[in-house]
This record gives sequence, C-alpha cells and structure tokens, in this order.
Amino acid sequence: MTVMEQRGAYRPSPPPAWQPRTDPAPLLPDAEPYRVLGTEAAAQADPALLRRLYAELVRGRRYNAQATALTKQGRLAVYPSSTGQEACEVAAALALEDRDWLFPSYRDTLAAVARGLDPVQALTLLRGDWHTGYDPREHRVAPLCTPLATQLPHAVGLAHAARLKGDDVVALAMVGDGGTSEGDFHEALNFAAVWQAPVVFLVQNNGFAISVPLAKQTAAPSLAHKAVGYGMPGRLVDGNDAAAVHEVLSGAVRHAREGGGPTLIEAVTYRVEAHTNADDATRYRGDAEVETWRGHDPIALLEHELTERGLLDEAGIQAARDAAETMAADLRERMNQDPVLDPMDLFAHVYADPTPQLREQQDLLRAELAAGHEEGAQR
Ligand SMILES: Cc1ncc(C[n+]2csc(CCOP(=O)(O)OP(=O)(O)O)c2C)c(N)n1
Repeated sequence: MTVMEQRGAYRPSPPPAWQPRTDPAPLLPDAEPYRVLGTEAAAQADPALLRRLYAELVRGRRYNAQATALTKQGRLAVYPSSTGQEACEVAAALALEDRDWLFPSYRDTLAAVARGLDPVQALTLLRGDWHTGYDPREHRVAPLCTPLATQLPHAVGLAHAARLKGDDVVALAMVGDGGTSEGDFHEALNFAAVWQAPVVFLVQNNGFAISVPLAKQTAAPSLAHKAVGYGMPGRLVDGNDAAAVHEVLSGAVRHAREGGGPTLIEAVTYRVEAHTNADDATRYRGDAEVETWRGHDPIALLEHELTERGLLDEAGIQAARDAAETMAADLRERMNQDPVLDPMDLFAHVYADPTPQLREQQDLLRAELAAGHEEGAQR
C-alpha cells in the first residue's frame, strides 16, 4: 500500500475529553495582601494572642540589635538580621503546636527562639562553631539552613513520613524570595502537592536577595501565584501585620493537619537592615524606600492597634521592653564567655569510618597540639 493510500485510511476523531485536574480558581491568591490590623477583622482577634505577639516582637527586635552588636565585638562571625520581618518570624513560631516541626533558613533565628530554643544556642553556628549548636529534636526546629531552599524538600520528606506513620504533625518551612528561584523550591512544592503532604511553605518576600530586587528574581504576578502551577492554594498576606500572618498561617496549618494538603504563603515584608553585617545596602537601594517601610513597622502597627483598643498601656509597653532588655543582657553575658572547643572535634561526624588521609591528618594535629602544650608548659 502506498503512503497516500495509508493516509487515506486515517479518519481523525475528536480528542478525548479534557478538563483541568483541579479547579484553579480557589487556589488563586487574593489581589491584595490580607490585613487584620487597622481593619474590622481586628475586633475578632484574641487580645491575649495580640499581647503575646507584641511581647515577642519587642523581644525579637532587641535580639536582632544585640546579635548585630555581637558581630561588631567579634563575638559572632556574621548575623542576618530580621529587623522589619519580626511579625513573620514570631507568627510562624506561634502558629505551630509543640508536636509540629519548623524548618528555618539562616534568617529565621527569631522564629527558632520564639519556639523555645535557647537564644545562645541559636547563634552557635554563626559564631563559627562546627555544629548546629542545638538538638533539632528538642524543640522540633531543623538546623538553621544556609544553602538556599534545601530545607524545603527536607520539610516535605518529614511531613510525608509523619503522615505515613499516622502522626498528627505539620511541617512549616520558611524561605526567602530569592530561594523561590532554586530547583529545591520547585521539587519540594511539586512533591508536597502530589503527596498532599501536611506542609506549609512561608515565603518572606523582603524585597531583596542580597542586592537582587524581586523584579529581577521573578516575572510572576506574585510569588503566591506560583502555588497554582503545583496545584496548591497560594495566599498573600501583609508580612508586617502580625495578626494577619498568624491567622493565615494558623489556617494553613489547620488545613494541612486535617489532610487538606500544602499551602504556599507569600508574606510581603521588607528587610530594613542590610543582608548581613557584611553587606552595604546603600549600594543597591535608596533611603526613601527604607523610610517608607519604616512607616509600616510591625511593632508600631501592633502597638497602635493595642493601645487604641485599650489593650496595652505605658506600663505594658515598658514591661515588654524590660523583658527584652533582660534577655539581651543574658545573651550578651553568655556570648562574651569564650567557648571551650576541642580542635580534634574537626574530625568528628565526618565519616563513620575515617579515611586513611583523615586519620593521618588527625594524628598530625594531635601531635602538634601535644607539642604545643609541652612548649607552653616549658615557658
Ligand atoms: C544554594 C545557595 N546559593 C547561593 C547562596 C548565597 N546566598 C546566600 S543568601 C542569598 C540571598 C537569598 O535571598 P532570599 O532567598 O531572598 O533570602 P533573604 O536573605 O532575603 O532572607 C544568596 C544568593 C546560598 N547560600 N545557597
């Protein structure tokens, strides 16, 4: 049969019926970031929760200032401040139950501390010690993660495993706007949605990835819109409104716990200080922009709401500041003590069975240390 004869035998038929696997409409984020403070919704917020959030915000800002001061005194190698982002940090910690897990990035020290981690232990890594400084299982806080977005697949894995085991656990993973460009972000969200894992992704859009502004990071309408492509809901929230972030996060945590699957939340906020103490932000952004954001400050916003409603007075404000000062003094004092480190620890936890080369180096260092001790003793 000729080719033309074969083609003549073919009768096109209509394609099989197609419909989207999920209705995309309910997954879409709102057009505007969700707000509570200064709106009618604020009347519904629990006064005790608002006061707790306020105390934690004040403590968090003082922590940031103290940690930054410690970098200048040579006590910390580096510190990525979350000043201006305290509402996201604190609400993330308070939206979780004790049995849940937090997967923070390097910027999320405050979330870890608000969850109960010792303020000094939370800084151990940043003062150049070789380990995380804390037992992740104690407060269910994974290591503060420096490689961008690698904490996201870890969170999905833990959440999925917990679900398979029948544990009632939710994982909350935090990431920056820059981290959303990493492959790990894509893989984590895809797996989370396919498996309907009980995980909540919180993107703190603070405007910059070091010097790279959001406009050079993504062409998406918002980072929350990215959720739709994976088949999970995307939520947009004012990241400086502690009550709003807490409400949206709590809703997503509840949804995940009830078997509803993952949510991606974009919290719109601003990194008021430089990327770290080693960065000069004046090289890539103007003062006017920073000042605009200082006018939408998370502590001032909540303080205004609380005082307007008679839920906080001068004495309450002073009490929060005093508690923050006590924490800072303790942090200063303990961070000023020299840690006792054993150089031989360099070889610990590298391999279960050290390689011949490592053993050789280990012996060399041991001999050098012993010689140094003898020399010191003779002097
Ligand atoms: C995989 C990886 N690539 C690059 C870096 C270097 N790096 C450290 S912080 C940073 C910017 C991250 O910005 P963003 O995710 O927006 O978080 P932010 O620092 O603003 O909280 C980069 C590129 C890194 N730590 N890990």
